[in-house]
Amino acid sequence: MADNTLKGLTSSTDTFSGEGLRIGIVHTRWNKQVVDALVAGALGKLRERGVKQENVVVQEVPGSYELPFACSRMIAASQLQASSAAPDLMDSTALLSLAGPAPVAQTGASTSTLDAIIAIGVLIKGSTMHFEYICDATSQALMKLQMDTGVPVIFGVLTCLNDEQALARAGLGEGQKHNHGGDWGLAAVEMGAKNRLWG
Ligand code: DLZ
Repeated sequence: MADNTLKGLTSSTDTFSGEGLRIGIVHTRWNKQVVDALVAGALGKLRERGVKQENVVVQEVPGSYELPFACSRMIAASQLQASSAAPDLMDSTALLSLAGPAPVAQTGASTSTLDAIIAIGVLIKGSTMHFEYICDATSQALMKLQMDTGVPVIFGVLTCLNDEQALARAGLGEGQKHNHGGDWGLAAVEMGAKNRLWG
């Protein structure tokens, strides 16, 4: 995306390195086509910034409403792991006993706490009030989580009025499009790197 547009994220004048950072991604299975593209966008930018594959933990949950809980448990597990000789709870196969696709991270990853976590979901407005309740609860809980834990939580939840808006924001579909997942990957690296300094 051009830097001279009115809307959107302006690139930082600094380039942040992801070397040594540990990043979590929790994503939904709701609206999977769009979510998959967003996750791929985020992973691409993490890789580009030097985050090692073994330092990325990916987990899935059913829907956006589950994102805050899963992020909270992942952060807690990583903090426990960092402060004890407990089994590697950041091993995605063990974490929360969640079943899922082959995780990106496996045992052998470093044992420091997560530097940032990206919560990725896509909410599309329907004909009931479900959308409003889930958007509100999820966004409030994710904000509270980062304030309570001191671990940056990147808000990768699209709240769209229709399918076209969701597709465009994942770099899919017709017309003007941009994959916001890439922005979230960059935000995770920037916030993770800054948080190490601030910590
Ligand atoms: C129930 C529901 C609805 C209607 N829409 C969405 C959506 O657009 N995106 C999404 O991520 N999840 C949706 N969900 C599922 C809820 O987030 C949640 O998984 C269920 O209510 C179970 O707690």
